[in-house]
Amino acid sequence: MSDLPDALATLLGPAGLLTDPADIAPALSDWRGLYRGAALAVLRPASTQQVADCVRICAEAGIAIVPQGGNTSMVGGATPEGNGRSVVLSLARLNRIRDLDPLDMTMTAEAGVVVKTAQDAAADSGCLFPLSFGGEGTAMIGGILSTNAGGNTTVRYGNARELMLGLEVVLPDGQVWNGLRRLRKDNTGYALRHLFVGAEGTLGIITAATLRLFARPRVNEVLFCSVADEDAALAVFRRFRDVDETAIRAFEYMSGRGVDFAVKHIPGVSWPLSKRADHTILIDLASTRADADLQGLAEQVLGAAMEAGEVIDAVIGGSEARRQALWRIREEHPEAQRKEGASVKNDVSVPVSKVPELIRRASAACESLIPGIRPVPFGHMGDGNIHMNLEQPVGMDPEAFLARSHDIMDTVNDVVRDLDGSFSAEHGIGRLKTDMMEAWRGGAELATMQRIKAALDPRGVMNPGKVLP
Ligand code: 2HG
Ligand code: ZN
Repeated sequence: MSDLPDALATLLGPAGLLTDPADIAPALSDWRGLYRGAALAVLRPASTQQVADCVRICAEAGIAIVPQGGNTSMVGGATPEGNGRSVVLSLARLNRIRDLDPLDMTMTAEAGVVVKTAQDAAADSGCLFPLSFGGEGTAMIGGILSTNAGGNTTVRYGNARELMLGLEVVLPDGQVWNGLRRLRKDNTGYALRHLFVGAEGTLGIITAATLRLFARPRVNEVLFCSVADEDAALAVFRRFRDVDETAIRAFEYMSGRGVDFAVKHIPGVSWPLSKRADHTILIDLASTRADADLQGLAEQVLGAAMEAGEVIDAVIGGSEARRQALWRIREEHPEAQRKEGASVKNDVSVPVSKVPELIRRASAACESLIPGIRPVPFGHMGDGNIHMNLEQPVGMDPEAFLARSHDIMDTVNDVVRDLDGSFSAEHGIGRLKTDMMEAWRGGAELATMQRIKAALDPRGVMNPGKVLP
């Protein structure tokens, strides 16, 4: 505490500076419980200028800065290191939507705007902010851009990066860069804005963003199907894409075991089909045309897929409540896995065509590594991002299982590499995967990243220990 420059208290006042251990404790750990760090304080600036002043004061004092939004990182990206020479800088008070233009189809939101709030604001103006995932009620705009979040609708609307037109960033020396342009075309040298997306706060702090909006869908339908196997799941995706690519808002895969866990642990969740199956898919269809016949589309495609033996059984939501209930089976997967015991997460991606092979080979490889291990692959099949998660064997000591985490991740990653995939699809690198960077991105790529880091943040104050080894 005595290490904290007095200038911060003067700048932020009591509402903007937390130092009581009980007050700062929630900011020092991640929600998965993987990490516990230490910090001198939590700074809660209320404006971009205050963020800039905080950064300047801390940088001059050699204090590291860990930016934090909703603290929903899956990889410890917002948790400080353990040495205590750092502060957590919360963006939560920068929570204004500065502008929303339904003609330009843009929204300028500050970093602390909760994703759900951004979605609701867009909807109130007859538009859509399409990024959507389980943590949307907590995660914030600054965080989803810093980590280039993906989620359920990437297949249709892209990742956070593709939704970003401009940024406002506080640089590591305390300068404010206002790049909040709302242009669809802007070829003016290096696209600096893209440097900060996915940098996880290691190059500066995103304080606001101009985001793309879309036309709001007027009709929506959700289908839940059992399919013969992983190849059949992909074949159904292709069928829908061939008939109407723009109608697919999400295409998710779930193993039967994953659905079983949701049924077992989440009150109100049940198998939606008359018979349990080993492989299931959830398809979200939407259209901006009020007269679009999504039910007809579903019946046409599913009929052909059933005839081909790909789809075994299917249910169509039919009402908003049923659609939500079907989505819940998928959205509760992480929580159900947590309740079932210790699990190791692998957020990986491969070319879409190789998803079936990924699921089969990675599952088999893990089963021979640890007998009794329970693969629970699920996720965003339509964009090639599978959560290749592994649940502990029944009765195994959770600690003993977690001690094998690195072996398990290596086993999955060997398959991913062989299939030309990536060891991090949508959750980022954070602290969890820094030691994989050398093996996966070493050579010219990592060296260039390190040169960029050294050029922008020569003192190394921005989110140290994250992303780069
Ligand atoms: C999801 O798709 C999230 O639900 C979490 O990305 C994935 O828990 C996970 O592994
Ligand atoms: Zn996901």
